[in-house]
Amino acid sequence: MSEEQDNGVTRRKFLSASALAGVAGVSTGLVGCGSEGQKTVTKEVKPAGHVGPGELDEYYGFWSGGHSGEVRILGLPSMRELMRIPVFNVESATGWGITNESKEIMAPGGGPYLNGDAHHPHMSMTDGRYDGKYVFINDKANTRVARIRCDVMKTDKMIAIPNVSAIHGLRVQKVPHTKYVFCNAEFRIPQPNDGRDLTDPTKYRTMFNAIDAESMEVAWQVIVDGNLDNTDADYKGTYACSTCYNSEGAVDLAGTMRNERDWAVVFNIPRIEAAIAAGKFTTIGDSKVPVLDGTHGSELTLYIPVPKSPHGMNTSPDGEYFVANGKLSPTVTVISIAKLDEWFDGKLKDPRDTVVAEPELGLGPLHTAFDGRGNAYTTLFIDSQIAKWSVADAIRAYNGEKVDYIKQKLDVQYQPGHNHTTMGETRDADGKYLVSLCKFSKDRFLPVGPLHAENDQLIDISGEEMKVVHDGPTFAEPHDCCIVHRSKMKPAKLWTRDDPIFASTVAMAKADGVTLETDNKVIRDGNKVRVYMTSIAPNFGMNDFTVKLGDEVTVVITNLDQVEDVTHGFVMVNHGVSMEIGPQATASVTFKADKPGVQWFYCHWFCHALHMEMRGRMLVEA
Ligand code: CUK
Ligand code: CUA
Repeated sequence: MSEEQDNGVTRRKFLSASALAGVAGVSTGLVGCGSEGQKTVTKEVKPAGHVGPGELDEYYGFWSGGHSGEVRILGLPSMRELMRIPVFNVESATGWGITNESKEIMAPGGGPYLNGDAHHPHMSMTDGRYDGKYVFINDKANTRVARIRCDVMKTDKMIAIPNVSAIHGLRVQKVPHTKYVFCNAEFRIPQPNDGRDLTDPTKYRTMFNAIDAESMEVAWQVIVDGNLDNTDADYKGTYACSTCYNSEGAVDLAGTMRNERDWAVVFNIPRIEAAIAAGKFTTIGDSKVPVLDGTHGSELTLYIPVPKSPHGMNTSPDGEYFVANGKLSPTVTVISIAKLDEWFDGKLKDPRDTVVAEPELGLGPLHTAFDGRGNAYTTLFIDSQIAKWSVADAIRAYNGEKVDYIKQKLDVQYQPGHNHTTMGETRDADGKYLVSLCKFSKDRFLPVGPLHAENDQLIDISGEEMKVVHDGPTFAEPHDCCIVHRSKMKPAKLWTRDDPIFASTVAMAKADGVTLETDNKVIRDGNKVRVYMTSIAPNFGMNDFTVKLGDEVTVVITNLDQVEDVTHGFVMVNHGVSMEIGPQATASVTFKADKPGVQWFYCHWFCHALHMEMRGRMLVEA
């Protein structure tokens, strides 16, 4: 087909789509091209995953930004990037890590650290369904967990987890609601880590952690044998289950691969809560967090041997199974949650009696997703494939029946880590799309130097066969994502003046006798100067202000615009200062006036035809 013909066809499709829209309305005149146009209309099939200009996506995807430290919001199925939310990073457009409000959020626990390594973004739930309230994410690099508020899509809490090293796997309690955020500390360290037992790894330990989702305080910690990798929770509020790839307790690579089986460890949440209520815990060092013993023999945990160095942990949306992904074994292990009840009731002898299937899928199974129709989709890292398999058939095969549980294997490009289905970690798993987060893009995109993008692929799983419908390059490094139907979300259009994110700045103004919404004032307090100003496009409330060389200057700006999408910025040239001030928000930044003379400030968010003119001077007296 020539390019001209090709363009013609594309154009006709576009026209016929308009005509189709017209049929439902009054505009029958649109079908001006007669019977041929009509014919095309009836034939028109929108390719899966296509979202036209101006059309809105059906899903929000919350993407981990890996070692970029951020979270990104993608629209699905278009895979368009809609927003970036700075979390464990410093971000110049919004001033995250620069403003006083963001530093206050980032500071607890010895931060702000300027780097991060975000892996697992997961949304809060009520009764096993997304509630649109929060997204939680871990920072492996600095042992932190952050919370994003989904009304304003900003990080509002960040905590460092005591007593442990490197928070990795993270999921939320699904039922009855997200009271806890569960997270695994991956690396084993001496307890307490004060210089003792440096060279005796047999004394190292790590812990499973529960964070109170509302207060963002650590509720309790459970010491385990081995280490902890990924985790997930059930649909009853009874169990969480984590994988361990280092049952050996090794500190070298060969050591971690020695055992043919490591394990999945199950945590009994009601028993843990009862043990705390009964005072059966200790504390470590300065930390007040209750620490419980969940090592072998504890009533709080169950260790289920699974092959070999397992990685992903995924709960099926029917609430029946935990699936541990074998990584160095070609298998995944299906654990029956009903049988866990039997175990904890003392009715089973062998922890392996809780295993109901162990299908062999291919090389390097890392993570599994579900479609809500009884199928599971497992990434095969080494084979660069997704294996689609039937959970029920895998159970039959485990019981000796001759059934082929593998439905399809699909090539992906290349080396997939996590995969995720639309709504697939909730009761509402709808089986429309699967995203495969591929670690290597190799030849899929124009070369951009030695560092390659990763490749996030969208796969249509609505029919019998999986089909790749979109390739999307992403920057380092989406480990994981969650995909939320837009009906669950209610993002705000403007800030409200009583938002807790800037409450302490409002309190500071009040103490200074300043009304943020009306006043433009400079308050001097020794060598500290607080400059309060308003902004309304295209003006700052102050043309200039005067300080003395060496003053510590805090600029507080309140954006009075009430128009959606009119965000202002504040940059003090040559001072490393920049921040976003959303409509109806207050933001502040503190810096040293360490240069004499005329110092210009300006608005760096394009807000108005006279945006370039939205500027002013700080006059610094020598
Ligand atoms: S981990 Cu990266 S591929 Cu951090 Cu969930 Cu599996
Ligand atoms: Cu205000 Cu640009």
